[in-house]
Amino acid sequence: MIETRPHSAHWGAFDAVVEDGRLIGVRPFSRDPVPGDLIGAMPAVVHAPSRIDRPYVRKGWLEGGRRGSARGGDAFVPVSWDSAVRLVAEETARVRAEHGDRAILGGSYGWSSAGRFHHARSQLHRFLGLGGGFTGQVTNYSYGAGMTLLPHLVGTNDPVQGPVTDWTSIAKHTRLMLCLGGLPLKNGLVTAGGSGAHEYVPLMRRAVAAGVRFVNVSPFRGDCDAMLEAEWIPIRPNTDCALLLGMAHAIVQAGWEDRSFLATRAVGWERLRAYLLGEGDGIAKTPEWAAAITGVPAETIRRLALEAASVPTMLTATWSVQRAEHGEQPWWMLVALAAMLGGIGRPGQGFGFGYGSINGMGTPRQELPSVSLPGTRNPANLFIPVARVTELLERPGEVLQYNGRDIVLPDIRMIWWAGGNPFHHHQDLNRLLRGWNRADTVVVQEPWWTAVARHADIVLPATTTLERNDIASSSRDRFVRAMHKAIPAQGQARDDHAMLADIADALGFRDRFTEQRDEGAWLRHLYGKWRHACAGLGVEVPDFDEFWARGHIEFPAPEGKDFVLFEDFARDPEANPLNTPSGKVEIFSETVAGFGYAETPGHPVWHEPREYLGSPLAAKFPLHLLSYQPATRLHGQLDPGPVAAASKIAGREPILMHPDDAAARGLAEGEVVRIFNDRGACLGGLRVSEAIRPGVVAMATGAWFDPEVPGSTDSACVHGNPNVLTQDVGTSRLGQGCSAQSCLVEIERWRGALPPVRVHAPPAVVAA
Ligand SMILES: Nc1nc2c(c(=O)[nH]1)N[C@H]1C(S)=C(S)[C@@H](COP(=O)(O)OP(=O)(O)OC[C@H]3O[C@@H](n4cnc5c(=O)[nH]c(N)nc54)[C@H](O)[C@@H]3O)O[C@H]1N2
Ligand SMILES: Nc1nc2c(c(=O)[nH]1)N[C@H]1C(S)=C(S)[C@@H](COP(=O)(O)OP(=O)(O)OC[C@H]3O[C@@H](n4cnc5c(=O)[nH]c(N)nc54)[C@H](O)[C@@H]3O)O[C@H]1N2
Ligand SMILES: [Mo]
Repeated sequence: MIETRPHSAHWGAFDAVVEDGRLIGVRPFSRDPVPGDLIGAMPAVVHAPSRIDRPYVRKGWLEGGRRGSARGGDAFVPVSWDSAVRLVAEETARVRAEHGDRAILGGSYGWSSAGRFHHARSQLHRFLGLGGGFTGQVTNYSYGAGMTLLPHLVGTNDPVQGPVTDWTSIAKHTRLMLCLGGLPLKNGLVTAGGSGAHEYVPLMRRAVAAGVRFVNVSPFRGDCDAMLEAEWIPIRPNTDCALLLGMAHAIVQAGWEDRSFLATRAVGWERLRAYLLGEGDGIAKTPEWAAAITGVPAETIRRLALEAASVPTMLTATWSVQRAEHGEQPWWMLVALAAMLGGIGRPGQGFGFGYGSINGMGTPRQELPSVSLPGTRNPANLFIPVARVTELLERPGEVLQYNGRDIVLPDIRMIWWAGGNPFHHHQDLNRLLRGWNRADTVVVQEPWWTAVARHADIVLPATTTLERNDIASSSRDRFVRAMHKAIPAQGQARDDHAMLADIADALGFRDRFTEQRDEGAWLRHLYGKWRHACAGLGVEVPDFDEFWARGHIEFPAPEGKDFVLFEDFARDPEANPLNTPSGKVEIFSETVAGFGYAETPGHPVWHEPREYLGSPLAAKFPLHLLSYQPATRLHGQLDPGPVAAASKIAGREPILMHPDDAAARGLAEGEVVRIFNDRGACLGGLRVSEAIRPGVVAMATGAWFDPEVPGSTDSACVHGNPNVLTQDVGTSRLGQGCSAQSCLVEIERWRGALPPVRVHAPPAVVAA
């Protein structure tokens, strides 16, 4: 019998089509105007051979191998749930007793799945917090540098987390939209918590029809879809700050900066002006100066600057622009330029980050809370900036500087991950693995044999969302969606909550963890709390049973008034000051300057990255590798499915290269190539395209890490995971964000037999 059930994922809402306990298809949610194709991958992925069928323990760990073990090469031994739970509980208790709570790394960064109750990372945080505490993680890979910086500049993270100025306001008022990194449509396919509707495409079309001119400043033409009719300005990667400085210089030369805004609503303009004019360092940041760095002609820079100063302009940058060495600087300079243009807080003007980075940015929506699992205190009270995980593992006892704080790094003995994949998200994977091997024990909860599960000691098989009931809800979406359980748990997989409840039981705190609720009671409880919060804001929502039966709640887009970021501040800065020390936009931040970091002197500055096309290393590795978000999956999720498979070349992740660079190396479309630098190597399938700037190559993240020699810490990835190549260095001591986009490589034809991709099949398993 065929049945359908309402459900949702980060990549879209759908009705699950089920026959005899198997997911056989999906139907897009009827209210989604542009559902995208990722949901179609789900049946194959949910039933993939790479699902983990039962609990396992690494053979070497069972034999006593702890700190210093080589992980990733051993076979796994199947164990019962009872013994897995006992082993994890005993090891947790031992590590806490012998090394303290901070010896457990439980930050567990990662997107997990949609569904707010069974959110794996939140469940693990609750469990570890109630159990005594853990070393946690702050910020994120997405915009970690930016979210540390923006509160210093404008007192809030709204410009990156939203709400940002609505697309409807842009359509009505903006004439020029300058987009660093473009507005890639592929990234709008997803929203954390579940995408009910993908409304950005029709909203962008409205802006085009209304006559907004789009400018795509990016190494990749494809960052603006043809429908945007954008002018493409191919820029050298990681040089956006220099471009913006050159524009600012041109505006000052013309005397077109908005002096009234700068005097009444910003502080520090005089300092930036002096820097622009070269008063301190003797270098005027002219368009000619910027042209030499960016590869963008000086006339183009001057033309753009004067246009921006003459018409209502919206400035935006993708999040990736700050995932680079000194990634704080282009964002800081973009805020400063917006202040010079004077449009901050005016309809269709000002700035916002990520209009093309995720679904829902700029989609008109009523501001309401989202359904969520309550957090708990972390009694260990220690948090590391997330992208510094390898340093944490490498340097116990040493100090890490971050945003004015000195953090003493603990000695991590136990690593516990649920809902994230550091062998997807982290940079320089060989180095990560060397640090990872310093732990005594690694516990991983995963539905699939991803690289993080393969590098664990104790592997606990988790259900997918299809195997449980939940609620999808996101602060960037107008829909709250019921997620009905559609199929039984596969193999011996269990929900993260259920397995953690059993481990809590063995450790004596089950009731504090579950609060004596089962799944159904939790869903009613979380929904009830959320309904109450909505009522407090004057918004009535149906009771749980009605919601569950109907499958979704829609909040209509607000009629009439568009949201404009910083509107109240711009209108009356005395009455509505920003939450900064001055109450104004801080072009110069005394706070940041006071940290004393030479690389972040207090106003935006151009710094040469160690790795970019202008650095000495480019003589050895002449190609700048961008590793962007995949159109065919969400990070590593859905990689075993047909959408990702269809895009690969001989089973390898595609890499884009300009025809001139291909010709110089004698390479042709469709060939398998070896991409390498001093940190590592991976294979890829060559796509030759004029849409990418010469000297730049681009490869999506997310092909599952598949080392040719599992367990080795200097093996090539045969599948095409760019993170064997990327450098692991903080953006600066201010943001300590991820610098994945600062990476130089060389590329050659792969010669010899093609090693098989084995990572989509389970690893070796042996009896005890
Ligand atoms: N080179 C390079 N690297 C990057 C980036 C880049 O631009 N370039 N981008 C970075 C960014 S912005 C991000 S956000 C990160 C993303 O990095 P991650 O969020 O770590 O990547 P995902 O593959 O989404 O990992 C989620 C994992 O959770 C698992 N999972 C899903 N549902 C469940 C569940 O219910 N229970 C459990 N236990 N597990 C579940 C999935 O199988 C998957 O392995 O990558 C970063 N890495
Ligand atoms: N389909 C899909 N969508 C996703 C995700 C996914 O995995 N799949 N991941 C989601 C997540 S977690 C996040 S954080 C967001 C990330 O959103 P973004 O960070 O915006 O996404 P990216 O694709 O990494 O980068 C966008 C573009 O920026 C350009 N770019 C890179 N470096 C530079 C530079 O130095 N200068 C300029 N001017 N341009 C540059 C690249 O050409 C790239 O295509 O995407 C989200 N959306
Ligand atoms: Mo992200």
